[in-house]
Amino acid sequence: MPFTANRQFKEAPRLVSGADGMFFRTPDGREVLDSIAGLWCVNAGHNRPRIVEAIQRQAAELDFAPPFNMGHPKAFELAERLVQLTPPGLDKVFFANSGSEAVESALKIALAYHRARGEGTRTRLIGRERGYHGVNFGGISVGGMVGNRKVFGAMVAGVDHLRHTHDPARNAYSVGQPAHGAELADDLERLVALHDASTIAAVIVEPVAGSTGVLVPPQGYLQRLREICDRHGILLIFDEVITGFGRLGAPFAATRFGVTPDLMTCAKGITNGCVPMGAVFARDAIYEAFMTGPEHLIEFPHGYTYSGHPLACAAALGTLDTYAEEDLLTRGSRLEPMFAQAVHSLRGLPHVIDIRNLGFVGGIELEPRPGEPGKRAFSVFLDCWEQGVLIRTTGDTIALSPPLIIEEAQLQRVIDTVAAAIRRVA
Ligand code: PXG
Ligand code: PLP
Repeated sequence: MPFTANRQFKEAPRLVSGADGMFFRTPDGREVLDSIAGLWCVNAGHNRPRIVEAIQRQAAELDFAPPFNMGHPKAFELAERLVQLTPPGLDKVFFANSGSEAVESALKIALAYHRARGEGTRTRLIGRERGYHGVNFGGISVGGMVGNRKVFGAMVAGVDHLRHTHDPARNAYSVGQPAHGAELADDLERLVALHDASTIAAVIVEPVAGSTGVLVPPQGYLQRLREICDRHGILLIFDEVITGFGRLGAPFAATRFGVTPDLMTCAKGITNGCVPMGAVFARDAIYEAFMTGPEHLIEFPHGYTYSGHPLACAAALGTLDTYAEEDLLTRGSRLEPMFAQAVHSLRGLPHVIDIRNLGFVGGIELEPRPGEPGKRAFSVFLDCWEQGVLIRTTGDTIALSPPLIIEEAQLQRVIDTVAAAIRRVA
């Protein structure tokens, strides 16, 4: 099973067999309040009619279209719709089927772009400690989660990492972006001094790190990273698999922070989690750099059997309609003060050592039990599940990222349930 303690799970399986709105249903008929949008993806809530109907109609109309040397109208319609949401300049789209594939695609675009421009020495990829970029070889190589890396050998060569930005000594209990740490972006200058800019293709970061426990960028950090990349001709890749599609109260984190990357990945919320899909957005100039050489040759030798799958495109179009009709991509900004107050109300409970928030993402960090990292938070997860609330834990951090349709009373129920669980498992 994916990222699951198999033996523990099979002893006491947790199954869901239905879902609607803010709730999952279990096979034995319990309703479970979903405080993590499935897995950070069901941003409009479950079983939304427009999306369901779009998928049903599409399955009957065009089940599959070969993506190599062929196309179908909805892939182009979707691309047009998506780039209306991206920051100006990010106007080209490449479709994949997951966040992991979007990341591999972005890294390959970065390498091939430099080569196409005659700067083929730029082969080095820079990630960041505590980063998560999916589970394929490129993604784990630039990623910075030791547990996801250490058992897989040397991975992709020529990768280095920036320091992470987590600094509880200075920033604990920050509401929104922490005040301290913009200077951590200067770590890129250190790597430039070490490797030389002429060897570096791209830097990839999550604007807000999700999987490693909700790490919000210090004020000014992303702006500084952008400046340093510009100074040295290094591409900046934002991995917006979690932060895309309204999670931070704006269509993308790039929008919210006013920092435009050169490449941007997304997945999850692009189809409301209903059909697998990922995408990479690229600046026009990156696309144009490939449009050289003989016209009968493939400019970018990359693609998946299911790139731009008709069902995924239909689901994504239905999703974008739903987001637009209900103003969901900005709802998080209007409700951020309420959300922030709710998660920060957990301060002072036993073993809570930090609380972080931005948009509709909250992280509650617990002190690990001595010698048993992750176990305290997982006990809280199990307790909440018994009480009918689904949360997510990563290490000893509880992550909350509810569907963007959540009502205040539902959020309060999540907070009360988490609080009671933290007390019980103390
Ligand atoms: N990049 C980022 C920033 C992600 O958050 C991926 C890439 C990979 O996407 P796929 O679709 O290949 O899973 C992700 C996925 C968690 C959790 O508990 C987070 C993710 C996936 C599963 C669990 O935090 N993020
Ligand atoms: N392995 C084999 C033998 C294949 O033929 C293909 C695709 O044709 C793949 C892997 C890649 O599969 P996908 O395009 O679904 O990523």
